Amino acid sequence: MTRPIAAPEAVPGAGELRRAAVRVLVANWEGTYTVPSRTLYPHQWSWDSAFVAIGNACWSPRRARTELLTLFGAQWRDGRVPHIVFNPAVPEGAYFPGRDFWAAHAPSGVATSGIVQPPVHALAAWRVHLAEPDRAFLRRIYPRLAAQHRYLRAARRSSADELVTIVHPWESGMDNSPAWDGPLAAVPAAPMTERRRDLAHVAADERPTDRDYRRYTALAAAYRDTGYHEATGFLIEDPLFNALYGAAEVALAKIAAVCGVDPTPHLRQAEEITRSLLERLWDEERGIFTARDVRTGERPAADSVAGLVPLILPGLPMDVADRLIGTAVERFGLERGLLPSYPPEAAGFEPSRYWRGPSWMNTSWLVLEGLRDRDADLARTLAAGMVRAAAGAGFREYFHPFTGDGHGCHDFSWSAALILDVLGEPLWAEHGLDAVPPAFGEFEKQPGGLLERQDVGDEVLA
Ligand code: 2M8
Repeated sequence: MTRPIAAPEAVPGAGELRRAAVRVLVANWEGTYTVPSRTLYPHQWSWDSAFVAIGNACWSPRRARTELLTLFGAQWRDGRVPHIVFNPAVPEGAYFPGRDFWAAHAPSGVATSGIVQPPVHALAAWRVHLAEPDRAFLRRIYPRLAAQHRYLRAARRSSADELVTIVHPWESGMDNSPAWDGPLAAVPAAPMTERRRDLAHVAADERPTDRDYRRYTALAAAYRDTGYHEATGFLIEDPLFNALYGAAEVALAKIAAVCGVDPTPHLRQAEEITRSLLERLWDEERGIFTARDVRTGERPAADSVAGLVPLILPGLPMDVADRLIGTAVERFGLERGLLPSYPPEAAGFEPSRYWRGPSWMNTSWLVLEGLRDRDADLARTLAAGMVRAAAGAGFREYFHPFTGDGHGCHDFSWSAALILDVLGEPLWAEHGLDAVPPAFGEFEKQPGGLLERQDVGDEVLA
């Protein structure tokens, strides 16, 4: 079933915001996929493409299908879906670490990185199918999604249970999270011979430090030098990665059923992942899921929004879900409408530095998915906060969790994509932008914030 898109008249300002979001996605479209940002991230990123597909499904399901199929065109023989697929037309110097650093190739001859990102793709494929049912698309993508999950099970399981490990902070999608400070402390910060390219586009105080970058590079090089097989420096069971892996198994079950394949193994797998998450990563005292360092058995002291993402699992027991929602309200200030990536009360909270405090649209959207059937009022508050932040500041990469000010790069694809999806929420049919407390400034007064950059043909905005 397709969720209805609220008519623009029912949502004051939403029609223009929706068009602005589509304009960003059109401007970042490369013909078969979307770059996260024209400046900071000029190639294809794995989980970005999944979020983009979810947004594109709202106005061009065809583009959404192409986005996912392009990404899976770079899937490795072992099933891994690389976190970056490089565009050969983009100069090597445009992004660091680029294709020469990774020196990895998918069987199709495409240059890629050798690490992965959170497996949100089955969820995206299912959403795309809901927007415009297309069994042929599902039949094409199902074996690839199943292979992606087989890779995780075969190469990344840390022990007898069902959780999988990440081997680099970049695999978490939240690379600069304070949760990784402890595990990273033991990684030597190798000298960096290459220049960081990110600082040409975003202020240094909104990006990771040089020392962290040197560690990221050293870790990636060490893994690369084993042929992307053995990781020793960083081995983490991450709640966000595993929760999405579980939610993706539920989506795979639905996809399998449409493809005439038995869905039961996927449902069983989802149950096992949920059980393992509860057994190994649930922290009853802190009321949140926490990561686990597989090498030391330690749980990083820093909690992050990653620990709230298991709310997305349909099989999460109600008492655990209630505790998590309590934590989101009390420690993350969810009732303000913007969900920080790191709790404001915690030492080291930095509201405008990349993954160390700002609010991001993708983690907010994942928590929103988990809240939808559990607490409609809070879901509405969060959806309203997300929309208001984008309306006030534009489709920035991240947002100050108190003021809604924009940070990081401009015209960021997943911010635009997920706002499109949120604007399609039935919630908006009853609660327009005007009904939202004006916590982050007035959208109508901020045309500059709404990125009038590129004119788009009527056909794409129809
Ligand atoms: C950020 O990560 C890349 C490395 O993968 C970077 O900092 O250069 C993260 O926010 C990640 O989650 C995201 O997928 C990527 C592209 O948007 O940027």
